[in-house]
Amino acid sequence: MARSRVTVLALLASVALASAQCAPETFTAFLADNPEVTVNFAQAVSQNGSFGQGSANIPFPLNATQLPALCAVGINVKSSANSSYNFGLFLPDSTWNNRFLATGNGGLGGGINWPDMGRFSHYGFATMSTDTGHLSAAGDGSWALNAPESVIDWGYRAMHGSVVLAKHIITNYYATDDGISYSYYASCSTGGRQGLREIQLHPESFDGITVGAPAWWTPHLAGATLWEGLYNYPKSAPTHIDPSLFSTITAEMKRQCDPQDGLVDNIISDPYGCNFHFEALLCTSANSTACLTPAQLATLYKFYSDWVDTNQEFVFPGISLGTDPGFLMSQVSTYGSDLFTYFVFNDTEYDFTKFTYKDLKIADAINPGNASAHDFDLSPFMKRGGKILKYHGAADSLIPTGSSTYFYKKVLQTLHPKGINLDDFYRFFLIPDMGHCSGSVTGPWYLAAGSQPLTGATHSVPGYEDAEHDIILAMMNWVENDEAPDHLIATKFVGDNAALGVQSQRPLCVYPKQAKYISGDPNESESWECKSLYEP
Ligand SMILES: *[C@@H]1O[C@H](CO)[C@@H](O)[C@H](O)[C@H]1NC(C)=O
Ligand SMILES: *[C@@H]1O[C@H](CO)[C@@H](O)[C@H](O)[C@H]1NC(C)=O
Ligand SMILES: *[C@@H]1O[C@H](CO)[C@@H](O)[C@H](O)[C@H]1NC(C)=O
Ligand SMILES: *[C@@H]1O[C@H](CO)[C@@H](O)[C@H](O)[C@H]1NC(C)=O
Ligand SMILES: *[C@@H]1O[C@H](CO)[C@@H](O)[C@H](O)[C@H]1NC(C)=O
Ligand SMILES: *[C@@H]1O[C@H](CO)[C@@H](O)[C@H](O)[C@H]1NC(C)=O
Ligand SMILES: *[C@@H]1O[C@H](CO)[C@@H](O)[C@H](O)[C@H]1NC(C)=O
Ligand SMILES: [Ca+2]
Repeated sequence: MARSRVTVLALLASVALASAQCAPETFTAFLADNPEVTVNFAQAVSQNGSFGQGSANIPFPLNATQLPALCAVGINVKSSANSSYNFGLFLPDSTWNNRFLATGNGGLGGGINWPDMGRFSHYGFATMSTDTGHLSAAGDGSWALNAPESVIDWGYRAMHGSVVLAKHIITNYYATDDGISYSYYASCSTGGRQGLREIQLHPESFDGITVGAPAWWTPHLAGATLWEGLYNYPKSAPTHIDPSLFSTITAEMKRQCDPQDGLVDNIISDPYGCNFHFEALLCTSANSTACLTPAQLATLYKFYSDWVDTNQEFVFPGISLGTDPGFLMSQVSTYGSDLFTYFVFNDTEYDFTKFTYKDLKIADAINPGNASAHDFDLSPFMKRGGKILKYHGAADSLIPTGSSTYFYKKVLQTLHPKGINLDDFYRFFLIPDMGHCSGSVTGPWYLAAGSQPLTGATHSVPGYEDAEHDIILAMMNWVENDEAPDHLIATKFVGDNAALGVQSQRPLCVYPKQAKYISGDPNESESWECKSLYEP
């Protein structure tokens, strides 16, 4: 890996100077041929400055801070007779690396992701994020009621339009002969869906994408989120599991599954390889506290099993063993119900407690905003040389880990018969014990990916700014040097604070390989090896 580290740093050192002024007139002039486009603002930010929209930007109220000197730009685009979207740009002054990187959003929310743009601007990228055409919190879909044009903006139109215009603006602003040398994407969750949808519809947009925990199967994810909330509803039912029991459940899963992966380290490295005896949680006549009745156990089974419906059709995976069931079990989440209320049935009186599989079929047929990224033929992106790095926390309580595995297998089933080797352009990494997009109490999880802010760091992996530890540098190294990562190394900082030093590191393996403990200190990545569980 030493060689690639040097190469990537050399690439980052090649910078271009901005020749244009950071003022609205500059950008108005670049966009004179686009009557549907308005420049909202262009504002110079000095070295170590901050930029954002404060609490007005509902999903991203925190400003980007400690920025390199750059030009912050806001653009509005009319997308139909009665809809529009905004996007923002950070254009580094003297540190531009000749490259473009776009990032995405979360849930059903709308707002410009200045914080992730800020983190990525530190590498030298000119960065972009769109508000997807509305302003709302991640769990709020009420904006979609009778607003089909806004739903299309959210589904794919705002991302694509913003990518095309951002490239046009960047090329003119820096006025280099060569233009943009490489275009990238990095984001998680809905941001993962947006990246996949963009390369499905417009393979030319990006040379490489890094996507985490993608919310790719829009109707099924929402349907499953709603359905799972109903498993544990209402509170008065004998099948209901009270939140006070969640920690007992996850502790029992950890007790049984942690050693089954070969090392007792408080981490379930292979939730799908665990043979879990649910009945260990049953109450006995001698012990009726911190335990489950048979009726409650039946509920628990549902959460940790796939949803399979009429004619054995696979609908959506359950959460993986060891995952905290709290998010899905303690509520009927609006992440699920809002899609049906506002996007599908357009009926504020929709009674989500009556939800059935039939409703999901209706949602499938409508496919609101054409948002669902379920086109498994990624060969056009492969053929233009595009690369995909994908990761998913193995303990994701919001978007079940198995949904990423399912997507990977569907792409494999689509492309393998065409003679395409997925490893040549699409590599997938499971991150043991990581939750949704970031975070783990014990396991190494940090990769400097989208939606992974780290206390004490502006960007990258302090002390390990290389293509083995930093997934953004890994993506660049694969695209630009044709060096494919055969593993990544995730880092856990003490207290998740870079200033407190590294607690542990561990390799993440290209799926379906898994990291297996060999010998030595398990907190050191050298003590592990990527192994295939089924190849000789
Ligand atoms: C940069 O800004 C932060 C506040 O965001 C401040 O704490 C820090 O001292 C500043 N660093 C320098 C070198 O000016
Ligand atoms: C966030 O950035 C905006 C624009 O630069 C500025 O007006 C505002 O004061 C900042 N807010 C905070 C809390 O720093
Ligand atoms: C736009 O106009 C169409 C047709 O009149 C209408 O159905 C829709 O509610 C309007 N608004 C949006 C955001 O789509
Ligand atoms: C609800 O409105 C959307 C457009 O916003 C439309 O696509 C959908 O078919 C409508 N649903 C029903 C059940 O009519
Ligand atoms: C009762 O069962 C629970 C769940 O197995 C266990 O955590 C707890 O320690 C048991 N209590 C006693 C008093 O045995
Ligand atoms: C929806 O996406 C498909 C490709 O998956 C495309 O063929 C179709 O034109 C899109 N429809 C709209 C309305 O954008
Ligand atoms: C690994 O790190 C954990 C957490 O800091 C610590 O408890 C454990 O003792 C370390 N293991 C070794 C072998 O140093
Ligand atoms: Ca273990």
